[in-house]
Amino acid sequence: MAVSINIPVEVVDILKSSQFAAVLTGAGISAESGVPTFRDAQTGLWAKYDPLQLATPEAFQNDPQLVWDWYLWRRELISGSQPNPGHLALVDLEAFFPEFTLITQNVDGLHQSAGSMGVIELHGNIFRTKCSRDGRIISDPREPSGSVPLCPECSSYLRPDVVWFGENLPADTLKTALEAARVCEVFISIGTSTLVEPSASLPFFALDNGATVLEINPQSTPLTQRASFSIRGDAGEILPALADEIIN
Ligand code: BV8
Repeated sequence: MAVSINIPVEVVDILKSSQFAAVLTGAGISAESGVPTFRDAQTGLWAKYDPLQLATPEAFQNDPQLVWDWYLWRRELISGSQPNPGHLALVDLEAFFPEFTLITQNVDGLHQSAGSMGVIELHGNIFRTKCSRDGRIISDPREPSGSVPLCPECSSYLRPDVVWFGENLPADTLKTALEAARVCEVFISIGTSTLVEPSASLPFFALDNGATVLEINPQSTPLTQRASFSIRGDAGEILPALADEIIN
């Protein structure tokens, strides 16, 4: 495993000669867009809440209004953010590789805003709303009073279409992600603490299936020791440099 602050030439050579690249992103790639990472201290009103406690079915059960308000606050925060050079570099890399699969743990939709296609959203999308009883997607529920909107069909509470802790990921989404990790030649893990399962197992699964695994993160993570390469740095800086070296 080589840890470096710039891009090892072997990384460029391997990426240039690979046909199929898979990428996993976490909250870190959106940090430079001003979206606090999942483990960053929450700000203001939300500072006293632990996101790991709020993003659960139990929290919603106990206090739907609190959880709904938290998601409205986060939607507001994300709506004011733009994709950053890290997101945009992934769009360039997608065009370069004959086969490219982008898997994200993020719910902010910034990859799609940047122009990435076929994004696999392992944990859903914060801007989609669904019925808490049957999971049906409800477009644009308006609740003028700000209270938790109710399903127009069955009057159950509506909730954000995200995967909470203790909930299964959508089976087909996870299957697609696992298949990409199984067959890719190179797997790039970007901006994730590699703590949340089952997403965190994807780079290890890729390694076990013979892929070269590259990690990009300013910090080390449980993947660092096993990664083929681990580059210390911000995604918004490393990815454009990497794309530049590979494409030009
Ligand atoms: C599941 C959507 C089967 C919601 C999210 C006990 C009981 C129940 C479950 C469990 C349990 N023990 C373990 C589990 C499994 C649990 C889990 O993994 N828990 C962890 C905390 C141990 N997983 C689940 O529950 C999953 N479901 O397993 O189903 C099951 C069912 C029942 C019972 C058991 C098992 C569901 C997990 C999905 C949770 N939903 N999001 C929402 O967003 O509101 S996860 C949430 O964390 C976000 O999606 C986030 O993306 C994700 C992971 O975090 P990261 O993305 O890595 O972000 P983080 O802040 O942690 O790290 C940021 C990184 O970026 C850092 O490394 C930092 O250094 C780096 N960084 C910072 N700046 C930059 C940067 N990198 C690059 N550039 C920069 N500029």
